[in-house]
Amino acid sequence: MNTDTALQQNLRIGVIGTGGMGGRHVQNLARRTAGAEVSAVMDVDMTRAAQIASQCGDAEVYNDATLLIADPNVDAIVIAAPDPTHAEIAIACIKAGKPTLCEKPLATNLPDARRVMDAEVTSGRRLIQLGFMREYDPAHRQIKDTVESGALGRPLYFRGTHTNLSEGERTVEEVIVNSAIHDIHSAHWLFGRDVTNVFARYIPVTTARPDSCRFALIELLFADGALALIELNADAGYGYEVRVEVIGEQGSASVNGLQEMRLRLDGRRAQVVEPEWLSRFDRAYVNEVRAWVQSVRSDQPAGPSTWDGYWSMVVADACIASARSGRPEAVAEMEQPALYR
Ligand code: ISE
Repeated sequence: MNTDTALQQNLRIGVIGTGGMGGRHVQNLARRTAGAEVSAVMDVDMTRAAQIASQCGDAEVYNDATLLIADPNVDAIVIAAPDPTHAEIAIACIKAGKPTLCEKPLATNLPDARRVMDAEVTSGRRLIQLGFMREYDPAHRQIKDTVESGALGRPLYFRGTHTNLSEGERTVEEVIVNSAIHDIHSAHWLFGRDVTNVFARYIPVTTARPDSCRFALIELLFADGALALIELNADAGYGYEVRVEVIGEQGSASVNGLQEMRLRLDGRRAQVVEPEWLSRFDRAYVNEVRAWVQSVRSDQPAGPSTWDGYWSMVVADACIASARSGRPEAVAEMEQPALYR
């Protein structure tokens, strides 16, 4: 968006996918973000899309992502459609030259993630921001600032605990690519180093479905010898929690995962556990779209990039190989294109 236009008018955004996440982005953009409006929505379920559109004025309703991307009243795009569609839609957005906030994961397999990155590098512009929303969570931000300040000394160990209330039966590939990808990204974001080896083990939901995943334990070995351990409980049964701890040479910093206070009353100790990510990360999702709108309006790409999406997918791919082989696996070396340096 050029500066003159940016100053005068709202950024007109098209949202692809109007399920739980897409619906939340529509609300956050339309009601909680200055300088933005939702001008179009797309969903294969037109009834749902129309219902979401009715919450934000007279947004155009499509059932085809190509039409939304081509709409001249759409300056920028949010992709919140099902994971397997992300890569193709992201490439179409890049080809149309429209800045895009793409929900994680960038793709559901490594070749597709590579194709998105290659398309963006060829375009010569950073157009995609990845929806790794934890970067916008105030508690995570504090940990990042603390690590960067050097107060903890050299980071030695990252511990991530991630629970889902109940996401239904998923394969180990789905759990790694759709859920653990957040923790893999967090470890990289906080430690800022490459991972050379991974070891992923998991417990299936039932022995009859050995490729299904109930619980995963993932170890990462960083290039400088630092370690990470990610515990992913895919069906915790009690709620949604994300806990992160960084142990450094001088001290440690952690996020306890909950937003609510802990109450001690009448001989009991209690604390509410959020049921899912939309409530736990409410503030992060608002901060994320605000920062994205600001970066598009000022033409200064920021936040998690396609490189971050690709990097996480390379590590996730090694984790999948390890989960299948039952052995530690090496992570392929990656070269960061100049566009992302
Ligand atoms: C979901 O898509 C998310 O992004 C959540 O943060 C994660 O916990 C969940 O497992 C995913 O399905």
